[in-house]
Amino acid sequence: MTVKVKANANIALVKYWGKREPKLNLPAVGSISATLDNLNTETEISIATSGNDEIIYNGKPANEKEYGRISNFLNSFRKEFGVKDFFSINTINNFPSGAGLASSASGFAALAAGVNKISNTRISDRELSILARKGSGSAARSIFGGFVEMKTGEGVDSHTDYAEQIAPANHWDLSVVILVTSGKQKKISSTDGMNATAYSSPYYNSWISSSKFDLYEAKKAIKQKDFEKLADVTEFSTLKMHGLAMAARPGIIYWNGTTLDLINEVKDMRTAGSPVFFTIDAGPQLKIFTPSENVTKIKDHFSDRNGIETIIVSGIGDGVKIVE
Ligand code: 2P0
Repeated sequence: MTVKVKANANIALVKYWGKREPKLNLPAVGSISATLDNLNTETEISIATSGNDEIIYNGKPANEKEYGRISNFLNSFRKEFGVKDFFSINTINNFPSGAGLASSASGFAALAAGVNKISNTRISDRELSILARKGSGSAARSIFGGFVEMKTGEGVDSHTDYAEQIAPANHWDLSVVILVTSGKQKKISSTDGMNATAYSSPYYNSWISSSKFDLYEAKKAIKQKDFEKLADVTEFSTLKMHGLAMAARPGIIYWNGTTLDLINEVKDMRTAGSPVFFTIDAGPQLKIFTPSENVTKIKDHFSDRNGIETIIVSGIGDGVKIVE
């Protein structure tokens, strides 16, 4: 039997950065995201007969790092649920991996749903988000569609940190225009970047204490479909996260020159009345949210521009699905 799963990536509006407990991958702050309908991972899983996990990642045998991360996740799944099988996995992203486009989010969400299905462990969506979180913090959010909140608890309890839907995909007709300024793999992974930040950035405690209000404001803005408010809190959370990382020692800078030019341009566009706001994750890509009716205009505005390699457009999408 082969199980085929499809999971969408997500983009955070209120950012996750920092771990309260690295082993269980418990986030230090809650986060809020939108699941995307055009950036996804498709994963096929069957039971391996070789006595080892077999992993094909984007068409090639997984390298040591990819294999290690995925097999660690599978080991923890087997241990927790008493599963004995090894798996044969073929996983492919329809967008650049490891470039700040949330490939680990869709990847581990697909894997969690896939192993749950093939092993018949029948866990709830909440438990599935807890399982996906152990692979990658942002993956917990990709279990659900639409607008999603990642909740955090306190202390070292795996069951307090899970994602929940705030509103379904059809609640608000927004789209994202992703300006890819470099499809190359980032030099500092999110995990390494957040650990270095927690260890050395003097702003880390303020980041944690100020995040609760961002979550409150963003949730309210989403429920009320208040674009200006969501623009304000998203750009605030983005720049706060990057400022925090830049203040690590040595400083972590995920941007390039084009990223900065585009930040300024999007701010100017909004001041001039265009409904746009930006967000940036652990990479140099600028992601512009806008009402869907405006998306072609925004895409055309940035096309044929020096410094932009590709433009990807996406609407808001659904949660993880077993395809067959
Ligand atoms: C987010 N990012 O909220 C933030 C904003 C990147 C910037 O979640 O270490 O790959 O696997 O839990 O989920 C990327 O971090 O990190 C991320 P791990 P993950 O989307």
